[in-house]
Amino acid sequence: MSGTSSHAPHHPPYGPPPLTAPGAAGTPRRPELPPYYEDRSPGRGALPPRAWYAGSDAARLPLHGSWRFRLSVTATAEDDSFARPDFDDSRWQDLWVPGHWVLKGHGTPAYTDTAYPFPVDPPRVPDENPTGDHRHRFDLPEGWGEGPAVLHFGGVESCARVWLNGQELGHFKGSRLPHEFAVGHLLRPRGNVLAVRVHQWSSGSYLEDQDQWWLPGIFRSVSVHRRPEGSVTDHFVHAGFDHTTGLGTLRVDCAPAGRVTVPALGLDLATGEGASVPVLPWTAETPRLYDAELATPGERIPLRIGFRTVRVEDGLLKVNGRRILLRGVNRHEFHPRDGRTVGREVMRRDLLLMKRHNINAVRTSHYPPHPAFLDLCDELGLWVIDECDLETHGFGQQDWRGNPVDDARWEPALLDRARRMVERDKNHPAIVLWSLGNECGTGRGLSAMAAWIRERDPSRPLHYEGDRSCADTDVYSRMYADHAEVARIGRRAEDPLPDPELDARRRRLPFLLCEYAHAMGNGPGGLSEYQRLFETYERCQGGFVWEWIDHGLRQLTPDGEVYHAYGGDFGEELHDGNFVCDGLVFPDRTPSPGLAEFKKVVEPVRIEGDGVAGTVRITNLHDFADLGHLAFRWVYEVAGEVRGTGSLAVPALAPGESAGLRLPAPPAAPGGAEALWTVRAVLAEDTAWAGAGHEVAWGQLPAAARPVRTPPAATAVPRRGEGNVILLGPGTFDATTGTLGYLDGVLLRGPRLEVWRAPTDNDEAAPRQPGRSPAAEWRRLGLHRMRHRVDAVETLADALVVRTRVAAAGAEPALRTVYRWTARRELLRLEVSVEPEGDWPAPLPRLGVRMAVCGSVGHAEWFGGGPGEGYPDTLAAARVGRWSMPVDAMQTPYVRPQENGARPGVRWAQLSRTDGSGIRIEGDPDFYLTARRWPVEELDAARHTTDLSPGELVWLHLDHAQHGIGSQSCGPGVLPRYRLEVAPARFAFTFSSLR
Ligand code: IPT
Repeated sequence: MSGTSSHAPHHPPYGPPPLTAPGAAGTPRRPELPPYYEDRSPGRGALPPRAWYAGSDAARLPLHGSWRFRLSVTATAEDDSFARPDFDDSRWQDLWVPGHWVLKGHGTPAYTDTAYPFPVDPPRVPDENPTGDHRHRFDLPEGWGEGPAVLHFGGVESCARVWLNGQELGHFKGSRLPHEFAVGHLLRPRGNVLAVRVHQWSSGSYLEDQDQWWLPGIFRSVSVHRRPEGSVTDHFVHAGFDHTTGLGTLRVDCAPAGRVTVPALGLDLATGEGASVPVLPWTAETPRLYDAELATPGERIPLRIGFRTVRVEDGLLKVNGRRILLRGVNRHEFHPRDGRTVGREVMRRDLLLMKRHNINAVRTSHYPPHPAFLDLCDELGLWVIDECDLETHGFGQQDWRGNPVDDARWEPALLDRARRMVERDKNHPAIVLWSLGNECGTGRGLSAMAAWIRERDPSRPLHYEGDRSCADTDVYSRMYADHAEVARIGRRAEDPLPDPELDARRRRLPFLLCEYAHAMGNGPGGLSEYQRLFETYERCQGGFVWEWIDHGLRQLTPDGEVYHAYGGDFGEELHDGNFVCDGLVFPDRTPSPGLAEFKKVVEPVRIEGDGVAGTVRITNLHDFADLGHLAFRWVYEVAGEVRGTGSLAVPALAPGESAGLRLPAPPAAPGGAEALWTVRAVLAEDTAWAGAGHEVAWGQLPAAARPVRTPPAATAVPRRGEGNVILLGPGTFDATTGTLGYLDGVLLRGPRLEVWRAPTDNDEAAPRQPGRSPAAEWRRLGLHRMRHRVDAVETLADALVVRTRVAAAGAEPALRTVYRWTARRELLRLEVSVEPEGDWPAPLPRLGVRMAVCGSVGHAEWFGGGPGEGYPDTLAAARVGRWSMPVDAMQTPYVRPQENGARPGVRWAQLSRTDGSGIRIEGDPDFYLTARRWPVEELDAARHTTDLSPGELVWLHLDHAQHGIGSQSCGPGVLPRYRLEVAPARFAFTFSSLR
């Protein structure tokens, strides 16, 4: 099957396992012989790995269901007599398999990012080693027959020892990799007893230090597969595509030999025999699969063949002769209740959501996923980097001393992992790169893995990020490089490596960001600027946002309210807090604003132009597909009201092509209002991942110059009212403080300057970048406790002027803030001017006013950016329009509460009661609108969503500016142009009441 012996069986047929030890007493510790869970070996007794396939005419028996279970606090608390078939497990508990016992009420999950949650003393593990003993009794189905069979484990964390009917089969490590045992000679028609001992900690744990929850258990399926005489031992589908001739090449290697038929291509071949025929190639955009069948004397298995060729040539990563652009995400397997036990429906939902958000690539961070996920990637079309189950990040904390990947004694374990991944997954067209693992430093073990993979599958380039020299890889990959560095790399002008030869080699390699745009909490910011780099420099072939989903575990408060737990919520002595919640979708898989932003930024069609001149330019940014699958529609709006719609004839542009088109004549005159074209590209027909009409891309073009805002001329005169108040037009002010108290009878808590926002995870920038946290600096400056001193309340002929100085205790710098109020009939206008005083060493979080209105004013409507939130560097997806929703729906439920919900570019907003009464606010210039039922201080203090409860007021922030978001929770900070530097500012709002 490898290049040298393509027809030889990869391993001997399914005979009895090499182990014959019967279930015996527990292994006493002998210093010279470590117990199996602490030796460095990958295990003993398992069969060599082979290709996974979902379908076969050979019977399979899934063993999921309710098993018997006993948890011990150490590995040796109980002997192994439980493996005997007649053992009495009536006092044990029931446990659903597959699953993680810590999510089923036995023990607790724990989260660490890079730190090992036990002393670093490889390969030893602590005495406290939760150990789950499992027993399952099963019968074979009618007609199963006799003969060879294998027992298949899809994934067990982290080490398992297995017995069937009292016979020990062996033990294994490698949590997210399959392991099989020959069991045909042990099976009986009825009353089989499978016994599995699972240890949470093993030597394997040192190789599985991924940033995620530690979740022990048999978390993927367990099944028994019949392996009739002459059934497929292993098979390897080699299906390439020659883009110069349009021919697909096919050869299926198989042991034992058999035949392959591909009806749609009229092929009927012997295994090992090659053929070359015209085909439609497989790409992520056009995932053409050919149904085929592989038949050996003992088995028939359906194949789905995708023809494509992956190459690194001319310094680029090419598929079928073309450079591809990766619009990717890192995907962990995660479900808020079930952890890494993820069902096929959830996998499909993830992929549909990805495809619908223009995502075309997945890095399976940081281990091979359930194989069904890869089947779905083949089917729906995604480029996949399949990553080995390997990370030794914790050694980084000790300068990589003792790192297993640079220690020959660990090599068998590393090679075993590489083999189990490649052998299981080698037949997926979706997989275009193999990845050696994540964050392991460097070492000869990685080189050995690379050498083995190259030999076994020369058709796919290799990826690994952790070795800057790229000595073992075919692509230059980095994580979290900032924009400037990516641009240098794009020009092939990066800082040189010390070794000139390696440097020259690396400089010729294509570049990708295997992680960027850390999607923790609000953000990530700066996506558009990355995308521009990917489109400017052909070497920069895109990247993978970190990451797809927040790993928040679903919990209930004592009152039954749902929230999502993160590190520390289970009393872990060592943890990394909410660093585990950094996805584009929330734990329950609802999209976060970051996903909407990503969809817009990576859209495969660009729609731009000059709406005033009536022209639009459409550019096809697909790598393979022409625009024939899309329909284009336009909408013409005046002041946010639809005045005309229609479709636009766009030629079926080839990838990379662009065309200028004329828009129709505007259906209505702007008449002094804002007029806007919106052009949308939608699916013309149903696809496997979305229905006809699904929006893929859009652009908005102003149809006329924005009308200039003229402030209402001040006509009202301020006067004293009864009590300590000043009346001005519809406003009633406190005469001492100058604060607005009523607007036409609507009770308010007057607008006043606000610079604080509840720091986002990116503002906090912890834990990876101590000393670079803007939030820490803001707190040091006291921006969360600013005091307002009123220096003067002046009534002028046509204005009320309130002069204040805003500053924090213990600090010298201040913001001199003047509020100038004027009125004309029912309109009340506020002009705010801000003059900084003293030295301001940091940008401001926000600059605007905050006010409160009665909580009955619970519905918002606005004309401006929406429907979701947007900040200066995250507003590509904000579309100008008229939006309407309850204040409650304006909140973004980040797992750890933080600043959220601002709507950018707001021209005007109305907040109303159910009867339509309320207030209206017009901005001059546009503003950011935020409305919520708790004040910023409560948002700041909350740790979980359920810490927030609605008060009696709706708090409004009308912001002139916001500091950008960036992605500093694990990446670059806010780009200079999005920093909110302290500088003199002026802005205005006009308030009126709604009746
Ligand atoms: C990088 C890890 O590869 C990833 O697993 C995750 O931990 C991410 O960071 C942060 O969420 S590692 C890194 C930036 C040193």
